[in-house]
Amino acid sequence: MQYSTIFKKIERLILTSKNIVLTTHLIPDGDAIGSELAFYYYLKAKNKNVNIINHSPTPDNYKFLDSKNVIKIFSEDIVKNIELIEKSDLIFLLDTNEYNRTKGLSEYLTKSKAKKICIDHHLGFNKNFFDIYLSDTTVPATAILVYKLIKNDNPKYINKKVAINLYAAIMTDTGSFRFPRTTAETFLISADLINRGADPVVIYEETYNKLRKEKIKLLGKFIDSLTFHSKNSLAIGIITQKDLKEHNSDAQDLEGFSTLIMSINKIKMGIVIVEMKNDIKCSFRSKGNLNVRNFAKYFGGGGHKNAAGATFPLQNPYHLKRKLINHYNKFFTK
Ligand SMILES: [Mn+2]
Repeated sequence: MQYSTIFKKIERLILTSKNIVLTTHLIPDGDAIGSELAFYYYLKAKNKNVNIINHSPTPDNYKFLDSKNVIKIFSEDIVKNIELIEKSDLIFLLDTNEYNRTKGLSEYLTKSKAKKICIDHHLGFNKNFFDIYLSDTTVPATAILVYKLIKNDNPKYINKKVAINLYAAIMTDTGSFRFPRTTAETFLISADLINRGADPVVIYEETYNKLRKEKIKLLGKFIDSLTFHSKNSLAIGIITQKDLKEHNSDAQDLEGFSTLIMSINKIKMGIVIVEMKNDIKCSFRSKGNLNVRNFAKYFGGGGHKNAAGATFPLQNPYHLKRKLINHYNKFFTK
C-alpha cells in the first residue's frame, strides 16, 4: 500500500495544530498503549501540546511503558479532560475505528470541532467520520503504521523511548511474532527498533513474566473447569464470581485464557464464560473459517471472525453453557 499522500496530509495537519489529543479503545492492549506513547513522544519532540486520554486504566503489565505517568484516565478528572478535548485542534484515534469503543470520551470526541485522524488496522466502515483515515488491515499492529508515519517524517524521531513503545506494541499484537499477519517486514521493522534501543528481553519480561500469583491459581481453576464437546471440537471454561473472589482477581486476570483453549489439539472453537457481578460475559474464539462473529451476533454480541463476544443477563452459568453447546451443534456441526 502507498501511504505517502496520507502521510503528507497528516504531517501538514500536525504542523498547523497546537493542542493534540490521542486516545484508543477501552481495555487497551499493548498495541493501543505502545502506539499512543510512541506517538506522544514523537509529537512532544515536535513541540506539540499533547495529551493521551483513555477510558480505561492502563493494564498493569503495560505500566512500565508509561513510567512517567503521562496517560490520563478520562473519569479521573472529567471536567479537565473534557476541556482538553474541547480545546484540541487535532484528535488521533489509534487502534480502533469506532468512537464508541472509547466509551466515556465518545460523545466529546464526536462533538469536538478538532480535525480527526484515525490510524488503525481493524476492519471498519467509518471512513466518513474522520478527516483522515490511515488504515491497513494487512499489517499486524497499528504500531507498524505509526512507525512508518514517523519514519517518513524523519527517522531521527524514532529515539529509544519511541522504539521501546513501538516494539512492545508489535510484539504483543503479533503474539510474540507468531500470529497470521506477521511478515518479513514485521521483523525488519522490529530489528530497526532494537537497533534504536528497544531491548527484546526486557520488554518481553516486563510484559509477560510479571503475573500475579493469584492469576496463575485462577488459571488452575479455569483449567479444571474445562469441558469438551462435539467430538472435542468445542472447549468451554467457566469462571464464577466465587472463583474471582476466592482468588482476589477481576476480569483483567482472565486475559489469555481463551488463547490457551485454542492451543488444544483439534479445537475449533473455545468459549470462556465469566460470571460478572451484574451479567455474564462470554468470549468466543475460533480457527479458520468458523465464524464466531455470527455466533456472537445471534446472542446480541459482535466482534471479529475468529474472536468475538457477547453479554448475557445473570443466570446459572452452567445452564448458559448448555444453551451455547446446543447452538454450536445446531450451527457448526452440520
Ligand atoms: Mn492492534
